[in-house]
Amino acid sequence: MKRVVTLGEIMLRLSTPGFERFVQADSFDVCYGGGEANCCVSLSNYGLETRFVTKVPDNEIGQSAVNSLRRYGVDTSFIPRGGDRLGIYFLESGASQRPSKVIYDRAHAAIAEAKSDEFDWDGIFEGADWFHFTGITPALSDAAAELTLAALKAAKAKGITVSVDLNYRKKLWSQAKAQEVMTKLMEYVDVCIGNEEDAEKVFGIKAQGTDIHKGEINHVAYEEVAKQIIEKFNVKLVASTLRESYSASDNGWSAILFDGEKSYLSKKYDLRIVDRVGGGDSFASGLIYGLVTELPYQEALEFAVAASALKHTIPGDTNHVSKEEVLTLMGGDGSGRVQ
Ligand code: KDG
Repeated sequence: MKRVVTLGEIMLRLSTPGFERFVQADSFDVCYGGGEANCCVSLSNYGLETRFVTKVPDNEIGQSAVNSLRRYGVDTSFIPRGGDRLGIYFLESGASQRPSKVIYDRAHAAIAEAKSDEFDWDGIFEGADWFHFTGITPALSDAAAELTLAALKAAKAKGITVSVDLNYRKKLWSQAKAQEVMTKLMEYVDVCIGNEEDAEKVFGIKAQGTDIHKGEINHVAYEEVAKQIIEKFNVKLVASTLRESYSASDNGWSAILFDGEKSYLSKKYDLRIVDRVGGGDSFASGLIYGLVTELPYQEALEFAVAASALKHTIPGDTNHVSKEEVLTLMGGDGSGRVQ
């Protein structure tokens, strides 16, 4: 069975019930999430072996975060304990004209201050076929950027395929810092996932004559972005979701994969959004699933976008769908599909 390793932060998510505003809520709903942890849960649900690498505080909150992964069969045996705290993020879900809000309380989290020599890289990558990280992890701190680099070197020394989801987070770092750090890390990357906004913010790459702030990007323009990413960083594949925003809660959702010569465009789904958090991670993990199990590119992309469409119907950061459910949507009666 294929094994995927990811490295990153897992956080406690405290979200207001339903669509309540922060200022009116008297309680929070609890779950755990984080870009790379979310990917492990999805991939475990599809039947792959997954291993999540992070550091959590040696207390019940740290253990609870670890338990949230174990219940889906994610291997957590390479997670050191220690440091000050688990990161928290607060979420107020938007609807219609009102956008969602996120407030971070994650400075000095255990993983943000972890050092490379606390990890058994040889053991971590033993038997692994794929390593995935996101731009969130190196954004946490200089130490976390060093840690990411150490992981990439160890993965590449074992010949493991590496994917990144650029996931630019403006609350964590500046564009200049992101560009400096991510450019170095791209040397180790084979598959780059990131939308046009990520590409512009992280690499300064954009399609000619487009303005992402006006939402003008389409798949033709994205191909131009993907070509530039491939030329600049010599990666094998570039992929992105394509979102048509009708409102905060209704979207057209499809995706594109570019292999340097040919573009693959997925079907489009019409989403009514229950919870969009983790939608990108479910796309990334769906794509990793397709690629690591050697599906043809078009099928891998269709699997990824269908998995991600399903995630938008599920509250929480993680995707709780089986491989069979994704396949049913891909090949089913077309419900939810607009073309
Ligand atoms: O991609 C989903 C993540 O954004 C979410 O799980 C929280 O990791 C997170 C972050 O840093 O925003």
